Amino acid sequence: MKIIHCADLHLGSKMTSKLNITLAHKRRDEILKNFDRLAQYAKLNKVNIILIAGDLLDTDTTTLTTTDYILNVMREYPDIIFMYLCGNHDNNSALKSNKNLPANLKCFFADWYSYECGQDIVITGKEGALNSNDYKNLKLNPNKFNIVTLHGQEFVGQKQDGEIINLKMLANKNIDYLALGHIHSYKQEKLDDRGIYAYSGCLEGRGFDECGQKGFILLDIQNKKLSTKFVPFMQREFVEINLDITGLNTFHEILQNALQKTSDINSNNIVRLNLCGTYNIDTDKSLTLLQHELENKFFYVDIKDKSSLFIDPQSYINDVSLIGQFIKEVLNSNLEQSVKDDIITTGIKILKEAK
Ligand SMILES: [Mn+2]
Repeated sequence: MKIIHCADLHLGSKMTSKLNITLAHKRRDEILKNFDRLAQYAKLNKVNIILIAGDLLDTDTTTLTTTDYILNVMREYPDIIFMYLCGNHDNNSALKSNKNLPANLKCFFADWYSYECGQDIVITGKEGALNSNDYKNLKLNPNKFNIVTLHGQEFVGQKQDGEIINLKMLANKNIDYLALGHIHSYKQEKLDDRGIYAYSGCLEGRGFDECGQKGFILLDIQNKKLSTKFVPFMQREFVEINLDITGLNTFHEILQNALQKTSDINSNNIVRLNLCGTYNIDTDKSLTLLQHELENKFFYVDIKDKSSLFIDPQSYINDVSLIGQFIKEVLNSNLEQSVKDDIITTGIKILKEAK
């Protein structure tokens, strides 16, 4: 039996905090369409179950268009079972309130609930926070291949509250595979002598805090023997890179280095270029021009200027000119360093042009 373990799809996410409105809508729609692409993958690869470990939806108030889209995908693939555990983003899921849920959608509830899948496999899940009784009440048949699904933050120790999943309290409970959601990056580790636990991560990155490959875990269980594989499935990757501009004196040099530094990045991707290091007073960074030169090469480019102005105050100590006087004034002020840099750059330009 093949099972896709995915989580944190956050369908319906507005994306407007990261991208301009046109690109945000495009990205929102392609994140939604990736759900259909996932079902297609499942069909092509003879996957029996798509297990969603929470946060399928971005909010409880997801639009009808989004929930209808998801339910129609499920209806179009009647041979695939969609097992849906709600997470903290969709704990009052707008999807579940639909009056006409497809027969191949299997939900989980506030108490433990199990689905028998064929002869050997049992999938058990529970929505919401876990208290100490919940851990005690989890009883699994040791002769079955037991998959347990939960949504929350892994934790090893005494603490148990809200979205915490206490791995210690789930050890030695006959779990073979603990399918988790909530953390947006892939991770797979040993749970105990018998089982493993895994976060699939999200299916698509939605910001620069979610850089790198995103996807799902493909489980193949034959005669109670498990093999797993992480399958990257994002349509675009968030990529963040640093460009040290120290020693680059002209816009042309900065541009050439930026192009070279980004040359290996796929044009579908969403790229952040951080300028760092130091620049000289005469260096023209022309950030808008740099943005224009790079933006057509990728889906979206964001340039963050973290570089700082290099001034050797010593060289102005004996300078009695207006520029020297001006620089000394600014350097001795209580302003933040980045503000000082901006004032000095602008001031020097004006003073030089006035000459
Ligand atoms: Mn979550």
